[in-house]
Amino acid sequence: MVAAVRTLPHTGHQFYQVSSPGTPTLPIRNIRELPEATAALTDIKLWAIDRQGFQTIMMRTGLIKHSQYTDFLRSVPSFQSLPEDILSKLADVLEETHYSDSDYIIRQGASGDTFFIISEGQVKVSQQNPANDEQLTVKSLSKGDWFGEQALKGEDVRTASVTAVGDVTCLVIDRESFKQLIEGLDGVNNKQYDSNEVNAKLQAETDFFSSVSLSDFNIICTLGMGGFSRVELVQLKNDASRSFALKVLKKRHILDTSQQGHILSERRIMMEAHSPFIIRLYRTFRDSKYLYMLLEACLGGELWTLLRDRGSFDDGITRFYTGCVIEALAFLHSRGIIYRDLKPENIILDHRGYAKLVDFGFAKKVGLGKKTWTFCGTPEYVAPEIILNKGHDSSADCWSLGILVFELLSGSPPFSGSDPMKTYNIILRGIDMIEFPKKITKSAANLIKRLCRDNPSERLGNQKNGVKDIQKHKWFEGFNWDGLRQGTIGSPFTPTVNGPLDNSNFDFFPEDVDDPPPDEESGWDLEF
Ligand code: 6J7
Repeated sequence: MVAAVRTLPHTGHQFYQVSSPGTPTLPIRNIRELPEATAALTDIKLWAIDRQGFQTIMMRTGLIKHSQYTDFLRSVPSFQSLPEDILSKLADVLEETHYSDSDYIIRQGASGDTFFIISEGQVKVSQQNPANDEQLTVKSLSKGDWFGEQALKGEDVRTASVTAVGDVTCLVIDRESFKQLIEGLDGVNNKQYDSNEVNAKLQAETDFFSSVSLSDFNIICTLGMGGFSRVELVQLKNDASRSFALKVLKKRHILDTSQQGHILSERRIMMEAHSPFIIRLYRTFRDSKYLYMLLEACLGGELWTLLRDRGSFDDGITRFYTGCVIEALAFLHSRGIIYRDLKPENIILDHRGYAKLVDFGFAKKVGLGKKTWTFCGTPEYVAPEIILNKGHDSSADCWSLGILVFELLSGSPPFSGSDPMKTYNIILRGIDMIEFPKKITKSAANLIKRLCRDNPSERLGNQKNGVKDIQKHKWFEGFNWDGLRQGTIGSPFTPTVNGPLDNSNFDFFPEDVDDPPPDEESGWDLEF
């Protein structure tokens, strides 16, 4: 049954309003525009509104919205001085848009044609650190604040990113209306941002760390112990909210094991490595017995501990942690640095559960396209060309990445013998000799095999598109790389971290009761 058909004069199209028997007229947005020849497919009941009724409803709805918008604009300090007729025109032209949590409203670098006024909710403005890919939050804005004028004033390029924090509603004004109605307004016209806000933040950080000394920290507990180092959780005496990890190395031990070169290289590389997927080194100290590295504290624990407790991870979880590692490797490789010690023990989780690379003792800046020959790494993770002393480059990290994916998915690395020599022999037989456990899916196995090719030049990640090829592999299909980089996607496990001194995600280490090491003042460590 067709109850009402109205033909629109300019299109010839007809409006139907559909309703089931016994229900009142549906709201106006449920009206569907249907082609002229539409016929009922089943018995239906339509409620009709005549032209005048329809227009009255539309007009009233429009008027109500218009007056809501003008009231709101009048309440925004920057627009208060605008005459009524301009406010009214603005209310006519703006469009309401809605965003959900973490949605990008504006992306830095994109071109832009719109100006935004927040009518509900909160947004975060962030800018890219020019030294790396890190996004630094510059400020938060809320109801009544506006943004997006920069791209409309000069070049049409967005100078910052703006993302929604929770649900957000914005009133959006196009370039033409902005020019006619808003641009000249005092406060908008001359709005200036400290163009060096990001650099200023970094400078403030550098200034802060160059002013602190070891005596400014209290030692809280030990987070880890290595061959010739101990990592202590320390807290700033005058700011209890700030904790750090202090890596303490015995100088004499470094000299006795000829590790000076590795330690100096670790310091140089880490001081420059400003990536959200690499633990930060803020500054170093030295005295007659020890070297000290003041590091970012990541209190979520080691990925190794999580793997030990869970046995293995499923595809989704492995994808997330591998994604973090790939971002770290992309950062390093693009700067000619190879990491050379990938394994779950060297991946640490921050309070959000995001993974970061730690321990750069084997990392080396070789330069783009260059090779190095030093034998180093952890037996289960070393690439065949390192064992065969053929010279290696960043593709050795791609091999180790394949081993890591295998270990995270299955709980153990593919090549493992009872001693390092046996392990090396198994590695040299190649990945095709390994039987993959059933829990490793076909597509994951394909990724692992393509990363673990015997010939380094055939490895995924070592071809002209570099690490991008790994990111494009079908095992990563649908993975939100942007969300990972921006830190907006959820991590698989959010660790419980109750404040800056919570070490509960780390194993217990007894206090250091050894005698202090002898002094070592030959001077090789002057740059520390
Ligand atoms: Br709000 C805000 N604060 C800043 C800032 O400190 N620097 C920059 N460059 N932009 C900031 N913004 C707003 C401003 O309205 O973020 C918008 C991004 O798009 C920018 O305008 P846009 O460049 O068009």
